[in-house]
Amino acid sequence: MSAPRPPSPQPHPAFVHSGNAIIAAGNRGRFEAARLLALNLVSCPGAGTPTLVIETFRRWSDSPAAVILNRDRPSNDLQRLHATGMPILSIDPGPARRLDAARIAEAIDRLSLPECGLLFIDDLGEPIGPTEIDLGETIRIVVCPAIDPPTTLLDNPVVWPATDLLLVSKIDLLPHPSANVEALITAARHLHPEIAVIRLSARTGEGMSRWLSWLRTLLAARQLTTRPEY
Ligand SMILES: Nc1nc2c(ncn2[C@@H]2O[C@H](COP(=O)(O)OP(=O)(O)OP(=O)(O)O)[C@@H](O)[C@H]2O)c(=O)[nH]1
Ligand SMILES: [Mg+2]
Repeated sequence: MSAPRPPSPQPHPAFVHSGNAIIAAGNRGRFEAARLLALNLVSCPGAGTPTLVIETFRRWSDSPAAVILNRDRPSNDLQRLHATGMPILSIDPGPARRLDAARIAEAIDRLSLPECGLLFIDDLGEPIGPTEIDLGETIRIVVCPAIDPPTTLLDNPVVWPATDLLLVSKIDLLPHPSANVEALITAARHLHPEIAVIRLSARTGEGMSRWLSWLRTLLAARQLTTRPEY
């Protein structure tokens, strides 16, 4: 796996439309000022995102973390996340059932941001979370289960160019007859040759150290290159 690229300072051109872009830019500025990494975890049902967040936090002793999540999450996922002690805000995705930059802006007004830490944004959707809406995140991550990844992801020209990392979860379930991991990775790389790819299992821990070191490298770069606003 190649070293993580620094987060791109500008949103993908596909995002530059409407008032959302202006609000997203404001969110991005606030994340930079707090020198945190805002991770937009675009995921589908079955990706195991709550477990991934919990297991990441458990191993993440260096700095604080917080979670924003889509209220569409089942309540048991919410309870498990609350049990970690991380500050958590569950927000209403509205009638369109998708998070947007304005909802994230409201959330960060209410949540104390983890200075120099991680902000997980769990953006669950079906068949996959919204991939074309800029939230102002630092890093856009598609979390996809190794078994039965959504077919809409294959050859998706909107998703992959704007995604920094493809995180293939639950790899302990491999090999499996309905797994199509290599086809997914090939499709992602075809449309975004420099995309980072990490395979992991939050259950067995395989791949978790690679994921954590990827995050730490990006967070260290952020500390060096951004300054808080006064
Ligand atoms: N085999 C395996 N199971 C996992 C893994 N991560 C989560 N799970 C299982 O999935 C169950 C539900 O956890 P969640 O984190 O909510 O995952 P999910 O419901 O599959 O996926 P979401 O729709 O993202 O919530 C857990 O109790 C685990 O049994 C993993 O890495 N491997
Ligand atoms: Mg779940």
